[in-house]
Amino acid sequence: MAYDFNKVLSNFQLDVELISCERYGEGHINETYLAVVKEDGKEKNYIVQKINSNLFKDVDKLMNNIRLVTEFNREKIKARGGNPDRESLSIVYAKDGKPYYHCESCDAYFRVYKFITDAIAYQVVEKPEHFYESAVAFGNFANLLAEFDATKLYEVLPDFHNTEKRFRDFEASLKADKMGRAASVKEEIDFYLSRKDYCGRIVNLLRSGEMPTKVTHNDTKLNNVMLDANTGKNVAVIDLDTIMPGSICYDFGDSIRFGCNPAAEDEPDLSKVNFDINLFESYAKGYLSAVGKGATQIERDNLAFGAILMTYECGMRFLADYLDGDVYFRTHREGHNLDRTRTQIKLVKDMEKLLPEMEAIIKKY
Ligand code: ADP
Ligand code: GN1
Ligand code: MG
Repeated sequence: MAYDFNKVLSNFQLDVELISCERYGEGHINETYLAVVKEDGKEKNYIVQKINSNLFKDVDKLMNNIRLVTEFNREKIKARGGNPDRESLSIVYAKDGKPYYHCESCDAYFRVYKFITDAIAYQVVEKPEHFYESAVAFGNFANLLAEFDATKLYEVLPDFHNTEKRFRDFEASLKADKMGRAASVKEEIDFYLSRKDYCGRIVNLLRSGEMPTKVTHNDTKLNNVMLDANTGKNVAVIDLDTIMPGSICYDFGDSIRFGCNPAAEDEPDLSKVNFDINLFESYAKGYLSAVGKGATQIERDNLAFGAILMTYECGMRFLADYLDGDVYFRTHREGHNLDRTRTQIKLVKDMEKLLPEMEAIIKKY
């Protein structure tokens, strides 16, 4: 569906003439468009996004989170002599001062970001250096936000990484066994039940205050980092929809879960799926070189475990969804969620064997 982008842009604090506005990028959550405009006689780009308001029910609160975090980051970047328009996502405000515009006639929510120039968001790890650079970007992001008061943020998707809650949801799916699938996946179910003690470790440290609650990104995949088109160096972290209070071990762990497996997340041939400790080392080195005082000792002590936990949790979510009849994660074939579950189980088993080495790598950097 095409929107009247002339009208949309006229509601933002921009003095531009629209040349074109086409779908852009490969995000799965929002509808992203590249607006090419004429501004001060020159051609310039902006990112326009139609926000997914089915998933994000309270757009006002969602955008307030992004406003708080980007304004905080922009000030920090300026203070250290950087270029905030390139190193941070930057909001273009609507004429009424809000960080978004609601089109009444089409009932859609739009936001506009400054375009991060000469940079690329890669979909897959083409070179190990890309993965390393994404680690530097996320480490730097955690460093910038270490002093940000996480309680100011609205919990966009409550209990997102509350693994104890995820376990209870899994048990409920198992009990209901809506599709009658449980009997055929007993081995996978037992895998998750037998590791129940993983679930409480981080949430309890957060609850007791032993581990600080920080701002977390919650979608720390490679395609949410912009890398310089010429040098390959990291430029900025984008896609801030799921910033919420949590543990930095979640963000670190989720990057590892996704990026240290040379095969796809849904690869049916498990012989291709394995945890690559060299990629882990590369990520750990990049992350720890940038995070600085953004990671305290107790957080550092739990980074390697965070990778196991995120992989365990994600696989358990895939399996629960399989038992529920594939209602949450988009599936493209029979047993798709089960294939995803099995890759995550394989990765957890690999990591369990390598945990001492992983911990030694964290200590080394
Ligand atoms: P989704 O939540 O749907 O994943 P993203 O916010 O990640 O959406 O944006 C999708 C894609 O659009 C990104 O992968 C990137 O290629 C591009 N993009 C998003 N924001 C910017 C920006 N400020 N500058 C340049 N490109 C951007
Ligand atoms: C979902 O939409 P995407 O691919 O960025 C999920 C993540 C999972 C991931 C697994 C909001 O992320 O938590 O790790 O799938 N996001 C949400 O592929 O549930
Ligand atoms: Mg994205």
